[in-house]
Amino acid sequence: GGARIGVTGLAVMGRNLARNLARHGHPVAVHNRTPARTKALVEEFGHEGTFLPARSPEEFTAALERPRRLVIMVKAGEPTDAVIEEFAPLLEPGDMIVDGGNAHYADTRRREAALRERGLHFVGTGISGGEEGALHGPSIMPGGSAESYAALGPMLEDIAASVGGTPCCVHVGPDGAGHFVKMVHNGIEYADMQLIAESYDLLRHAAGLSPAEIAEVFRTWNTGRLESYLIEITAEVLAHTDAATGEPFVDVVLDQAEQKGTGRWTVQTALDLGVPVGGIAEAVFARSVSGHADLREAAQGLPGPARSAPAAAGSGFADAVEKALYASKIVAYAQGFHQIQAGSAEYGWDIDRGAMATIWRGGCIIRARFLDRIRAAYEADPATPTLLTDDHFAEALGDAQDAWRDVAATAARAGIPAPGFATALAYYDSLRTRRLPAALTQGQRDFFGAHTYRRTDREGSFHTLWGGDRTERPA
Ligand code: NBP
Repeated sequence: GGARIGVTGLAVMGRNLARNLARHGHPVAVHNRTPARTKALVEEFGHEGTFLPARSPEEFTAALERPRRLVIMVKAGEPTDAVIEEFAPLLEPGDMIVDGGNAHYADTRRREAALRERGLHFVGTGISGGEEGALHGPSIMPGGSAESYAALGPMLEDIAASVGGTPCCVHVGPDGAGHFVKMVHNGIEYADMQLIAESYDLLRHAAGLSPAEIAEVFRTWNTGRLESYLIEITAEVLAHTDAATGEPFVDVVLDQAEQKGTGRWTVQTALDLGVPVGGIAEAVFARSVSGHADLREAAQGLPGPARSAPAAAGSGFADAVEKALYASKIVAYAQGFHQIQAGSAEYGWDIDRGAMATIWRGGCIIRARFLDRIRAAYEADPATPTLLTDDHFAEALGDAQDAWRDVAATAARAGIPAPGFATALAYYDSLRTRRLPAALTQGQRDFFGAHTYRRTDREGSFHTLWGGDRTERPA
């Protein structure tokens, strides 16, 4: 075998990843269940590097140098298991299977354990950046053994995006760590998109700006601290005019957001880990609400303000929204990084959170100047329990106070739904509040279920005899 690595699954992602490898001088074996895709790849792009097309799994594995490095880029779920079952018997101890699909990290843990028994390395790898990223440099989040990373890392770092000479690829941690981090990345992406959507909605309906004017606002924001891929493409989408009607594109698109499931996984996992990720959860729910056409239709006649707030039309409002967006974004990211910390502790992954911020600076959908701030925050205090208390972020949150609260209040008064801003603010206030009404919740729980409570002034658990003389007993 003369191929340093192989890719099976040559739909848009696999094909572009194989081309990226070949363009970097790595001879790459290519295979697809339906051979026509393999043929088309080599015919169209064969001149870009050394491709070794294989018609069968046997031919494919024979083309690979040992230890073999085999990348699977097929549809996540059952197809991935089917492909693993097809190829694993053809491999030898020490060989490596990389799964670059969007697998659930629990599936990756299961597959890694099963293949380890057979002496094979299984490297669940998060890859972000869509088809363009796969071709020109994605953000790559490999899990699996340190030994497999030693053999794979240099090639992956070679094809990853890079920022300031640092590749957007690092060994995340054992078994499912890479896919876990990719999942949280996608959850954060949901939250970020929701906050941007709310900002647009407020500028449109509270300040009365047109989509084209809002595109300009986003372009301006993209020259400052909010500079990011998502802000950049938001301006592009808002500035686009529908060719058929001449209307703003955003006005002819059906307002029902779809989802493929990684946001939902993030929230499900956060619930299991006991991590409050309101920003991500509200973003997933907002898409869900948008899709319930029947509920929305039924609610059309309900009373409330008519989505306008002329008082907000002043020129300062866009600046206030910028501050509210930045503050809410800090909260959403802080929650996502908390989830990474909790997952890392639960599974013993020892994930370096600063390194995650570093590899998300390029290649992936949430790439942003902002991530450099997060990297710096973890550099200053690697063990910090929350990003909110980092000097830079605390200052930005302080500076945003009036604006953030005005924007959230304006949204509420105008009848403009802004669940992302609202949950971010509530989380912020919850954390900084000295005493929460959770004390009352504990009292209720003890009343109806004798669930006991702890006291502020003494150690131990207690129960009050609510149905009797209301004396307190140690539990
Ligand atoms: P798809 O997710 O559309 O999968 C198509 C590929 O899976 C084809 O190569 C197909 O082979 C193969 N396949 C299927 Br389906 N069932 C198979 C089976 N039982 N045995 C062998 N091969 C099978 O491709 P994609 O959009 O390129 O995405 C690939 C992976 O990358 C997915 O896990 C996706 O979630 C992930 N991802 C995608 C993006 C993105 O932007 N699209 C970004 C990041 C990650 P065939 O040609 O013979 O039907």
